[in-house]
Amino acid sequence: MALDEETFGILLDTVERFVNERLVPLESKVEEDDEVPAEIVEEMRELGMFGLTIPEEFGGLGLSVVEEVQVAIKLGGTTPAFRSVFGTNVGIGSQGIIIDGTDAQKEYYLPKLATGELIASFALTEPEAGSDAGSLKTSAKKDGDDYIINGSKRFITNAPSADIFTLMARTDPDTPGARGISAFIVDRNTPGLSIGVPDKKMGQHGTKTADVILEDCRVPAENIIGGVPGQGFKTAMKVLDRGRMHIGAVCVGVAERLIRECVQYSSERKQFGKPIAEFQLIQAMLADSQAECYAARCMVEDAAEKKDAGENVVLESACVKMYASEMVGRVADRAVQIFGGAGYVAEYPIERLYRDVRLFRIYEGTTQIQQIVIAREMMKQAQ
Ligand code: COS
Repeated sequence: MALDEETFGILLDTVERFVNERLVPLESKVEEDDEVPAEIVEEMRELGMFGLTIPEEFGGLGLSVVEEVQVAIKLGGTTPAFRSVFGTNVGIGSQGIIIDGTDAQKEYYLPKLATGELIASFALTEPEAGSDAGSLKTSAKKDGDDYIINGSKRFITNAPSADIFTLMARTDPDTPGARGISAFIVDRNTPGLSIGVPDKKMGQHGTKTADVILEDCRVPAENIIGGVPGQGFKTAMKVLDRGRMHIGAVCVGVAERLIRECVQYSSERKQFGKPIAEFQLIQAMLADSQAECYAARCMVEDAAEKKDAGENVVLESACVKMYASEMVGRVADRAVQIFGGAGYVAEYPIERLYRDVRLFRIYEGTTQIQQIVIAREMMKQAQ
């Protein structure tokens, strides 16, 4: 544990109150405006949410993975767009620097990311390189002490608000696949860098994703994370190992929220003269959702403990991401069924959450990629 038990308990209570009292009442507004209100972003800054996982020596809270997933579960109690505001600073945008950055990179960037003064975004995916991340085409050509970057990145979360990108580009054109890739820290204000129009998405309104276009962007060689070219793919994979656990935890949080909504609604909604919760076919759906959600919670907590103990958790984090994201999809589907017509209209949160959770099975590695990662690790471990 990074924090003592009492301090961590206070943090969890604070997050829970913030979610229930400040964020849940604003869910419909965020959905309609496709924007998280600026005053909420400011409150998140004051609460220290941008620095949850950044080490204390750089101004963050330095949460362990066990603690991080507990906070992520609480954050899952509301629309995922709120978490995304700082999600990239806590996770995929900052972790590359934390895990593999040089001392100078850590000292310069992490304190600003911890306070939310800078927003970091993670730029791996491209129009033609999604699941096959190792095939990315964005090129970084050496020119004196700099690299000239050309290419485009797609579906980049928080691109419109980002100040820096941890961006993967190919520094070695002669080495195809993962080995020729380096991770750069690219400043938003680099001449030649532009952001596309935000994507119109099925769900998770309020979270902005967009293309990042790089045209002859001059980036100093010292901005390569860790200072050594050719390590960027591995950095990205390590970042995703932790990120996938975090997403699994958010899925558990959203599932717990959906289950609470289902229990309440089915206890109040009457048909055939009694609350529908008294019908066994409804109870079966509630029970399946509860059992699966509990299983996912246990997986998340176990994998987090292993990660904190320094174990290799490539297999576990892929299992968590796959199971928890599929689980919350089933829970959301049952929730629509339990709510019936009320689950299909925007007046209740179910319809929105049903669309929101669909993304969990896709980003930070699709279910099919998790299956590949799990099976490969099984083979390795059997050798
Ligand atoms: N941690 C550290 N190193 C890792 C790693 C991990 N989790 N996973 C792979 N590596 C290393 C490998 O050990 C290998 O190193 P060597 O070249 O020294 O042997 C190198 O990285 C390449 O790995 P691999 O051969 O497995 O690469 P592949 O091209 O076969 O791709 C998958 C592997 C498919 C798993 C990868 O491309 C992937 O995760 N894709 C999904 C990307 C993703 O999640 N996108 C979502 C967008 S980000 S929101």
